[in-house]
Amino acid sequence: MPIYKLTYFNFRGKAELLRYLFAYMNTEYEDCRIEENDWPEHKSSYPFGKIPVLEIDGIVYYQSLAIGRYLARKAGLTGKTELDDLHIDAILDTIDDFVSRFPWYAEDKV
Ligand SMILES: N[C@@H](CCC(=O)N[C@@H](CS)C(=O)NCC(=O)O)C(=O)O
Repeated sequence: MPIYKLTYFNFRGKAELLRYLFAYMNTEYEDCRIEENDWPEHKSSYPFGKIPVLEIDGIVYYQSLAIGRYLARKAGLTGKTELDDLHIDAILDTIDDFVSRFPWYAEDKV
């Protein structure tokens, strides 16, 4: 069994999909959460200065949707055909477009 370590901020955001997938798979992982105040000292350690990242056996993988698709394939959550997968990817990307524009903080403008 690979050793998984998911690193993100201490809120749901772009990592929550991955946390749901680990829960669905009933797979253990380290849920590493960086407090926002501590982020500046960590940022340069991550690819393109962004998180979430998933370490699998110590190798760092990035981009939440790429990681999500990888975990979904491992969980058997794929379509029956390539066209099914095209629909699934389109829905997922649309949700991500929406989430990316979501006002995450009370002071953010819509
Ligand atoms: N497309 C990337 C976006 C990653 C991203 O923008 N992460 C934000 C948090 S949601 C981040 O690392 N922000 C900190 C920063 O830019 O310094 C993904 O889905 O993983």
